Amino acid sequence: MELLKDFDSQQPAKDISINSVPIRYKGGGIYDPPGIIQMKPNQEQFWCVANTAADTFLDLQVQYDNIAQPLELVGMDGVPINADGQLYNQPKFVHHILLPPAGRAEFMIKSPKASVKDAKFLTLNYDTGTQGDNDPQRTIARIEREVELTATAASSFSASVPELSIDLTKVSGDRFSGLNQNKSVKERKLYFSETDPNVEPEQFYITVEPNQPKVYDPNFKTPDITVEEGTTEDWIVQNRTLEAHAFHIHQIHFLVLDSSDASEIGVLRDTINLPTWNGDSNTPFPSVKLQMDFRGIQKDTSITGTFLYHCHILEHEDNGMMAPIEVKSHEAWIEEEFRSQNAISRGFRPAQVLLTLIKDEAHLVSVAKLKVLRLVQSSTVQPMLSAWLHKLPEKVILL
Ligand SMILES: [Cu+2]
Repeated sequence: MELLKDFDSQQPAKDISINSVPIRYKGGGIYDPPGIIQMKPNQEQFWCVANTAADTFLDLQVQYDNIAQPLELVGMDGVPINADGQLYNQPKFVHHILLPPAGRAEFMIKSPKASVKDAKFLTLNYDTGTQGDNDPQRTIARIEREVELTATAASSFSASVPELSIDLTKVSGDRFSGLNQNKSVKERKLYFSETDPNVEPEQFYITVEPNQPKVYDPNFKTPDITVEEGTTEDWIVQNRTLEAHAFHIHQIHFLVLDSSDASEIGVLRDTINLPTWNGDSNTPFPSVKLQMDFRGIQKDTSITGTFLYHCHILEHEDNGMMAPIEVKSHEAWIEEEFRSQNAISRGFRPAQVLLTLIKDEAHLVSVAKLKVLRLVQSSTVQPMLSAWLHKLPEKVILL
């Protein structure tokens, strides 16, 4: 009972700050006076907001006299909205932006009119679940109108903003173009889980099916996931715990294919919120479906190598919720597939194996550099490969 009496529902689990100005909780629903953001009358400002808090979810909003203002969202996680070319140059209007730890948002916001008495930038309360932190609503900064400018000064200010002299449609979509039309080669299921918080040490896991949950081992020998460079994969990430998580992956971005929050669908991200599960076995686990882009940043660059994906709540990541992934080159991938399928000992002719792996001519040529490659000129192979065979390096032996 005493615990209940002392419990302060407005007490945040962690204090936050904006540009080093702290927003400290003083008790009784009172915070230190927040910082001030100044805006000129009739001005539109471009804000870049990064959630660099270790564990805190932010749900950003701008309110003028308690009315949520439209935010013209132009980028998430460092990537322009619609950069996959689907609706290029179309911003998205939202009234709040849920930003997990490590998330970044870029948006335009209009200054308050003279009649507005109370203008503020705030984070809304975010329910992280029964085992999650308390992330209550709090004002991050007050917004103040700067001294009214004269008409002449106002027009000289707007004239000082340079016009872009390049046609943005010509540079669109380089990195992510065609992603939404690309067919993924594989679907994987990953899930967040954790041990009973009342039993020490509490452990946190991110697991790819059908593996068993385990904490991250920094001395790992084998990556949990191996993928082929140049492909995309669909990952379904589930939350099987009673608190929210923030799925994050290094090196690449993903396209959100499905989410319970419709505003997230179609957006390129590298960090995404997984809402809490309510613990009811009749309720499906919250999940998102993501198209993971392993195609490389541009045609001539490579993302081969080993890196990590994890929950970006640092308390979780540091207690195990992290795992390695390796992106293999075409050649290394084919070689591993060739060996792992143990083709020859199982009586397969190598060409039968390769037929399932080679996607196009360029792929065949790169694969052909492998010493392990032996192509069988059979009737099944010929129709597909005959046009390409003359391009193969001489050292490839045709049996
Ligand atoms: Cu987490």
